[in-house]
Amino acid sequence: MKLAYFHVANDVPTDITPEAAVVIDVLRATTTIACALNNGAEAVETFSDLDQLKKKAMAWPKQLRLLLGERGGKRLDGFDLGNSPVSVSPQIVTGKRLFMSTTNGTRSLDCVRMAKVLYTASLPNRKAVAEKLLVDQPNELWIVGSGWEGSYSLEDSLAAGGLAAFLLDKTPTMIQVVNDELNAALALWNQWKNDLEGCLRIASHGKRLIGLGNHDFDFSCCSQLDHLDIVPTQVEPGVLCAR
Ligand code: 3SL
Repeated sequence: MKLAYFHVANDVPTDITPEAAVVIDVLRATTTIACALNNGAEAVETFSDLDQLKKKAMAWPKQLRLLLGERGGKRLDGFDLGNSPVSVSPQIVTGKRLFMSTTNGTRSLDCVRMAKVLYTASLPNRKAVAEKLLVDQPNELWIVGSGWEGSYSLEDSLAAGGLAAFLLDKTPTMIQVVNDELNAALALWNQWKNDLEGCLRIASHGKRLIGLGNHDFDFSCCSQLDHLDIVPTQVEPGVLCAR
């Protein structure tokens, strides 16, 4: 399996469609997606465009939908939820479809939505996604981070390194790291793997969240490793379901 890591959506080649892709937004979109599906959401449908989101959501039965919207770390006016994994509890999301748009994570999802296989990963479901990839055995896998408005983010690289480290550990002879971005992510993982929350807190987006108020529960949820046995899987463009 050839593994490449792209820091942000803008780095992803536009002239080829990947066989398999994994999108990561540790703080916090793909952590929220994993938690929502783990807590019984029917699906998470993602949008980079808010008008499209509203149009699609309004066509869905009112009692079975929730609108989740974030820009700049804050909940959007008129939306039911912001982008916190802590807010998607079973009482709130069970049986519901979440119509979701975030600053960066849903843009990254958009840029690889034509991939034959598309999963989302975060630290809590790293092992579940890695084990699914070991079963699938794609020849080529693109790991795509979300960053912040086109710039690198530490926490997405950390998780990309963690995912690659798990695959390398299980099947060292079958994994080929094909770009320097992923080698750097592996080094970052080795540096911080025993203090994941510490890494999230020194990251620029971690500091941004701290500046917006107390996010202690978010940090603790987003940095818990390998405790969700869930693989958010794209079942039609933009629609993620639990697998
Ligand atoms: O950028 C994103 O997609 C969000 O995950 C950012 S935030 O953590 O909700 O602020």
